Amino acid sequence: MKYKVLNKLKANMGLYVSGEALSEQLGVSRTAVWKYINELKSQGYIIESSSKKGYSLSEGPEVISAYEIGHGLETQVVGKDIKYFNELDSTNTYAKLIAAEGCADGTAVIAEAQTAGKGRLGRGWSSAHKKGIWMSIVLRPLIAPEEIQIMTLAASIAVAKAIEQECHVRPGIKWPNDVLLESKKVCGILTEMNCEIERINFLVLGIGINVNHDMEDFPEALREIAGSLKECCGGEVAEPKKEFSRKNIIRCILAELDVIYRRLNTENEEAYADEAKQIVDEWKKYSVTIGRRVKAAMKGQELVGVATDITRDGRLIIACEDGSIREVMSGEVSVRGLLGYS
Ligand code: BT5
Repeated sequence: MKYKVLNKLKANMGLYVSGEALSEQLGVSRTAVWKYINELKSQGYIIESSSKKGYSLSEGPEVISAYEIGHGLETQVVGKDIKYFNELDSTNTYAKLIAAEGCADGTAVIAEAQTAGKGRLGRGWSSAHKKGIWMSIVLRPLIAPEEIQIMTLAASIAVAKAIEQECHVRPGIKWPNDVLLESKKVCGILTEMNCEIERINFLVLGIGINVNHDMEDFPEALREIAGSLKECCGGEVAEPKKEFSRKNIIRCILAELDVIYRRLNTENEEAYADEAKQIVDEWKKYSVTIGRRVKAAMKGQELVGVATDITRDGRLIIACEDGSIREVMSGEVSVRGLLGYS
């Protein structure tokens, strides 16, 4: 009912709608209307109240909520259930918890801020309040645990496409899943898995995107490598930079992932192989790793060479300086010229 009140106000944006009209049209008491209005205000909607004229919704800062994201979202699996929080320690930690308790396939967990956001390999992730997208998606794919990398590549493609759609720029993807703009990292993806030997119980795709950060919103130590969509493509320095809609970007990612996930989630091996190939081919179009000089850490050994390709299950192929050809499944790969490797 609260959202029915909201929709009436949205349909009359900037105009007053009387409490009496709302109460009559929605069949609830005026006290109930007043209660819903207060709840909406506490969610961040800017609503003017006048004892004579009623209530008026103004264009204010974008409000993100499970309702705003999920309303009209036509996905079949991904984002059908959205858990939204003002603050969490880490959306991945929470998503793993509810996944273990049996939450629905495709459940998305979104927080406005993270107090202990996680990167890969025990590193941290800076997650300023309401500046970015801090989201984790629980998936229960039919693929084998060793094929998990394909889901990570799929997630980075979904993010890249969403950025293209919302910001009209083409980002690059650094293997396996950093999304870059102007050589700055605007998105990182942390994939965590709970599995048995032959099957995945669940997978959590953690997606962090810096959207409306000004440089001061990043800790000083990150300012050389991190960028936000606003900083990288919000316009000229002299002008107030454009902010981007986190809601639109989230919806776009959920929609993209939904399509890819449903196609991948098949027991038909040929169909799976075909879909995986399409993901790899699409990923390569965004790659800023292939053809570049790279340095990779693998089992305590450093590999230096040129990244030549990725395999059909997403491993990076490196032609090493010592003449060997190696495949890297996970870990850290630095690309010369990017993020501090010169
Ligand atoms: C990643 O790790 O890039 C994966 C980041 C995943 C974050 C999401 S947010 C939602 C979900 N919930 C979580 O708790 N995590 C996921 P990695 O490749 O290890 O990069 C981490 C490194 O990137 C750090 O050591 C910093 O150097 C740098 N970094 C930290 N915060 C950053 C930010 N906001 N933007 C760009 N770089 C950052």
